[in-house]
Amino acid sequence: MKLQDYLRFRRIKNKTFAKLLNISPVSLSRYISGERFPEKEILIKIHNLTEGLVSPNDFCLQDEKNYDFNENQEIELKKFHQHILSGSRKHLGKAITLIESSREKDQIISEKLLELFKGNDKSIRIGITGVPGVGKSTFIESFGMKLIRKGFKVAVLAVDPSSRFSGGSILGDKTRMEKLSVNKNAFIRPSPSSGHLGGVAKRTSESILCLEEAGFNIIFVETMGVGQAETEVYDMVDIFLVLLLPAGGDELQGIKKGIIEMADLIIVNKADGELKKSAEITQREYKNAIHIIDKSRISQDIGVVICSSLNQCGFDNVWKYILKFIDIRKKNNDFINERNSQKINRMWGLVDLKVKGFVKNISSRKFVEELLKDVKKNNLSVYRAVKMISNYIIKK
Ligand SMILES: Nc1nc2c(ncn2[C@@H]2O[C@H](COP(=O)(O)OP(=O)(O)OP(=O)(O)O)[C@@H](O)[C@H]2O)c(=O)[nH]1
Ligand SMILES: [Mg+2]
Repeated sequence: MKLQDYLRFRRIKNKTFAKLLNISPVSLSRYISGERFPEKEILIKIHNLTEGLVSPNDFCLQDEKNYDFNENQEIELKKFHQHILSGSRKHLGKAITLIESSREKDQIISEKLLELFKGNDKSIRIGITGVPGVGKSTFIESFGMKLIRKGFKVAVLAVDPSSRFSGGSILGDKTRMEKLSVNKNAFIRPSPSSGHLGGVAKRTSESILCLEEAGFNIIFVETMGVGQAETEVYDMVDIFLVLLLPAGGDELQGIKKGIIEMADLIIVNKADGELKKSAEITQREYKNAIHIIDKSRISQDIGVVICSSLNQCGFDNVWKYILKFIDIRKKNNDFINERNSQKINRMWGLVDLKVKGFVKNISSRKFVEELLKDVKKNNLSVYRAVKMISNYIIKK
């Protein structure tokens, strides 16, 4: 770690640290700026005082890529942030595009921007899953409009790893969310199109932060109940809703095993016309079956309600349940604890992505190629090779 970053991180004044080193503040600033290289004793002292976080290498090795922002760029970024705060859709869209971009420069800008965010715990993040065609988009359109009429600002994100192949669900979603898509208090963003490992979830979590900064207080995250994305979505929302069709058990509905256990609320959609009776039967069946599953996260039986997104019926029960769920979890601090642990998970996820990127980078280094040859020829054991590579990474 650079000495300057360490002092900032520990909130130590340059003057105080210079005193500990027994040098003048001017000398310390010269070491920090790289104008002068510290003597051996000073290097050792710094290493010890910082518990090894600032090592001699940190004074001679350059960061891999350093896109330091100049004063003008910092001002521009602050203006950009102000535009987001004041609700500019153009800037919000641009910020999410930066987050979704895989260009390194864009990622650095988006990280700097995200650092300016204050964040808040006033929003409600709602995950929605269910097999294709169950009516997720129709539900979000009708239920979302109801919430807008109550005075909320509603945003919709989609996590759909399969959209890479189908070309994205934007057309479908924008036409199915006709009213929401043109409402000034709503913002719809389809799935990011090219997901790399772990990337889709990272981007969606950060997009949520952008939407909240822009004042959206209800965030829907839609995903299909058939893939891997559900657990990722579950880990970024406050409440997880599973939509079901008015028909037999989960196997019949083609819903992935385990999804029902994740539900905070089960909603049987399409309870209208000829399907109404069968929706009520499905509701009863699930209510009975739910006893076998553990209690919900609010220590009660998991809620099972019916609704018709087409006729906009049954939404009061859904909203009441959501409010009750959030209220109980806020009162017993589970809400904030969960958000904090989601934040820490996101942090580790980012560390993981960075380390993976680093490992990928070094795999093409000459010395690693030589190592691989030796492992293949049995001149070097796999374990020794691992040790050599990890030592190299640690030193870097
Ligand atoms: N009868 C009835 N039809 C509905 C209801 N909700 C949705 N539908 C219909 O079901 C079909 C699928 O709805 P969508 O909202 O696109 O479903 P989805 O779950 O978002 O589908 P994917 O995005 O493809 O996973 C559409 O033709 C809707 O009109 C409902 O409450 N009642
Ligand atoms: Mg949909």
